[in-house]
Amino acid sequence: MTIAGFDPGSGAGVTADIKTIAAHRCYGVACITAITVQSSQGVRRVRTLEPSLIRQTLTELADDLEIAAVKIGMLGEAEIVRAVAAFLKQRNLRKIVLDPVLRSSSGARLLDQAGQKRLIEDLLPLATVVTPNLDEAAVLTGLRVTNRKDMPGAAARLHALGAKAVVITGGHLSTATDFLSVRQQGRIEQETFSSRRLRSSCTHGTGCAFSTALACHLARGRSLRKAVRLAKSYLSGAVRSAYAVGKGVGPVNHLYRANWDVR
Ligand code: PXL
Repeated sequence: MTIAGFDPGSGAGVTADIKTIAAHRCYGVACITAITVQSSQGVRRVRTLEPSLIRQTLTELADDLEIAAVKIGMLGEAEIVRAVAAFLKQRNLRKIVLDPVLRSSSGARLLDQAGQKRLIEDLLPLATVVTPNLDEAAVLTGLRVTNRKDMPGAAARLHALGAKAVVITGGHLSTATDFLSVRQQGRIEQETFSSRRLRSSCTHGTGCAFSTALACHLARGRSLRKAVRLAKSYLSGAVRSAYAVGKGVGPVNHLYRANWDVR
């Protein structure tokens, strides 16, 4: 299940997530939290949906089918964060990937200030893993997080805020580096996943695709370490094989592994 916003260009948000889920041969369902007006050239407008609509959608889906994993993306505002947290708790859901979406790459606010506080207090402790990029890690921790060296400290602070496991994504660092940090019985285990940086103008939706791929691998029963490794590898392929769509920052190629015979 993806709980996220709608990007009409389908590079990010629920429609991108459904493509990612399909690419992992899982079945995807979606709860839309907000409508955005945007293209590859930027986010123009954001309208969150009524929290009751979100509550009802989540209940309808959970009453009907078994949810193997949940990816949470853009939430928009505090009341929606509250509704999602209440749902996860009430249904006792496991395998929750929290992508703490705060702003679009073009700078548009995708979660308000009060929502940010709610996310830290209500959602962070419920998540199996939280996947901030460097900017999001900096905002959530109040620390400077700009390179590989800053990652362990930021992860430790996120653990102190209640996160069980953290992946700080640094795909645009000179060496693309994702940093996994897991807290288990008071001990913290950390691991760095590095690869050559890919030069590409098609990077819209990388965060969404990574967190959703991670959720798919957890749904399939993989360990968190293995899921991070596989999700990173999926992302590399999706960026490498992306083709230009639109005049601005293009989307990754979510379905690059599909080899359909189109007639
Ligand atoms: O990539 C962050 C993001 C997440 N979700 C939605 C978005 C964006 C960025 O534009 O529109 C719906």
